[in-house]
Amino acid sequence: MRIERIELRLLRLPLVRFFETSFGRIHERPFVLVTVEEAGSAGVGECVADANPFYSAETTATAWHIISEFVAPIVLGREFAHPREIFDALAVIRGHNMAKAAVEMAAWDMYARQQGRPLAGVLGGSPAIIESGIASGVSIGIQDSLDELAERVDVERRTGYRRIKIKIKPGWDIDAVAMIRERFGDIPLMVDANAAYHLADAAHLSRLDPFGLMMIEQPLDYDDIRDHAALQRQIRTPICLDESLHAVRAAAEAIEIGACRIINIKPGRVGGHGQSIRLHDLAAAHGIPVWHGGMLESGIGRAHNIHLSTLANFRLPGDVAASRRYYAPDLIDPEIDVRPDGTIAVPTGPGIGVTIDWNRVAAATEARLETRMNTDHGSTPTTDDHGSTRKAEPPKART
Ligand code: OSB
Ligand code: MG
Repeated sequence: MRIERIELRLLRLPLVRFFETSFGRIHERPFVLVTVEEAGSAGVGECVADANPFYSAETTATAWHIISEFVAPIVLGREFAHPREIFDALAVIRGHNMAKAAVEMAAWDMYARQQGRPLAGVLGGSPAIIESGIASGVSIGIQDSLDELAERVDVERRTGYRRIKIKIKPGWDIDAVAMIRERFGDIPLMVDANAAYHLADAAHLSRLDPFGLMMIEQPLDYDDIRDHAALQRQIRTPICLDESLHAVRAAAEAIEIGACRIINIKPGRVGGHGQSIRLHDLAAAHGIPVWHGGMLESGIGRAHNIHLSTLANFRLPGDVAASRRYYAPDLIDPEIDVRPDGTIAVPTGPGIGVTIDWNRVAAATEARLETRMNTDHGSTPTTDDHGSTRKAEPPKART
């Protein structure tokens, strides 16, 4: 496999409904779409970095910069026997996992298409899960009132989702969980704090224990492992780490010191499918279940997530839900749907196996950049929408 051309697009889509976490409310989602090409075949990946550096340090603008200036020159024109080699080839670039992942995942899609196989099989998915579909859960943001939260939970329950997650923060936690238990009984329920608490809040967080939650996700700092281990010794609710596990090594440390009993895997956070597989296998070797996180992806990133979720140790429902919760219309047609039993079918076509509506992509595109393999030597020439050859220019920041 030899990537000859990389295209970046900055897209912006309005969300069907606002999404609020402990770090704020958003109404639209900008993201970078990456296409890689080799002699007639192509693959696509979606960069999950957001406009702001609140979930992680990366943003759409840093991803654009890192991919065009650093990732593209390393991967363009280089021979890879397999896409799992790409992450290691990018080791010279520190961090920027979301930027790396977008290109790496596009390469996996292209590789699977070249083999004429669905991505799930190429990733090493379990035949049983590929056959049955993946178990789907939902992430419900912070609402304006407990009544509105109850309404959201009710809608998602009736749709068939296998697990409900609610976002929590100080002031929107115990009462919200108590209300859900009161009105909906013993449903599979978990909470995600997105790093909104401190170890000093341990006694407060232990008040969640009586509610029998499946887990509490990322209660403490985004880069902390040690305090999570201390917290886990003080609460019964299993801790799941998201933000803190940016690398396989961080997960090994967390497992070793008891900082988590469950792991959330997001390929963008760890650098792509290859690193996700390594993290998945590490967790499996330690008897730690994993589940697939979500980053409000369009149908393109969502399709990647569905394929990755077929690996055998994805034993809990993920934040991989139907397109219509996020974007209407989605960038793919048909869109991703959840079945009444709360599962999502795994696409059976080659690669990610979904049909991209390029007219919708074009309509949502705010900036575009092409980078091609250099056939002689020197720096990589790039072209923008106007066809001129020049250095990569980041898209204008918007707030
Ligand atoms: O922490 O899992 C998270 C969305 C954006 C950033 C971080 C997170 C989330 C979600 C939404 O929880 C999951 C989804 O529905 O895609
Ligand atoms: Mg999370």
